[in-house]
Amino acid sequence: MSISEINELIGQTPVASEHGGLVDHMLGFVHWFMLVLGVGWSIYLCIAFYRFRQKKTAKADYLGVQGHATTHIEIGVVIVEAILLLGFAFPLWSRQADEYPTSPDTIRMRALGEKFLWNFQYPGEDRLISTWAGVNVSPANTTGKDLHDPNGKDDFISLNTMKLPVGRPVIVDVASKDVIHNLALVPMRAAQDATPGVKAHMWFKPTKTGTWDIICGQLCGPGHGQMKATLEVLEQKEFDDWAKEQSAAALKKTQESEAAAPIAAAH
Ligand SMILES: [Cu+2]
Repeated sequence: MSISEINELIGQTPVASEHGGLVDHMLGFVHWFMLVLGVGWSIYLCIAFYRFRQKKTAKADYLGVQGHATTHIEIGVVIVEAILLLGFAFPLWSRQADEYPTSPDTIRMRALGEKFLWNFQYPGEDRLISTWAGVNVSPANTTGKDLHDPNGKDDFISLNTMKLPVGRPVIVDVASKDVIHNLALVPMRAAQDATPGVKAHMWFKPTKTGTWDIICGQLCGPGHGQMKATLEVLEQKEFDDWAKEQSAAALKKTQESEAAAPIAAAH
């Protein structure tokens, strides 16, 4: 039995991203450690119940604990926790935070949270995504993209469905229109808060095709429980075909509205 098998045993969603194996390895240690602590504390509790049960001839002990066993156990726990944090968590986090993918096949997209759904904006065929600002948001421009940004002409939006190709790195800009949400992609072992006014990013590389639920990882209001989206990891060709189609449709729509704009302005 490997270290991380305990994760599946307790019902954790199987991993589907490249770096996720390292996260699971660390979680495996944490779960074993918690198991040992849980059993240890339970035994201690039983001993305490027995030793300090109510007796007719109860007598106070003015000296208390004499041995050093508890001190040694406490120090042991601190050491194990330090190893988990310094040896596993920090290096993993710094690797993920410092080494963003730069390969040309990287997908750069945006997840814009709002009460209570996710707008997934894709860069389209030019692979460049438009900038956005909360002040641009209007009924006609629900994602607040900068309409003068030429990179945004072929950007397309997928509501509540995040499609990605397998085997290609993806950088997601995570933003919010209103309150704090959190894009939690459990099988990718990736999550990022969507905080109003903050430009946050995360990246991962899916290694398996499949469909999973996306949950909002922050209590964001009365509709939080319904703020469920879908993550679909597709074969590369399937994704490319879909993206190409969506991008062409978005570009056509932009061109049409640009052609119509001068007429609208004349009225
Ligand atoms: Cu939310």
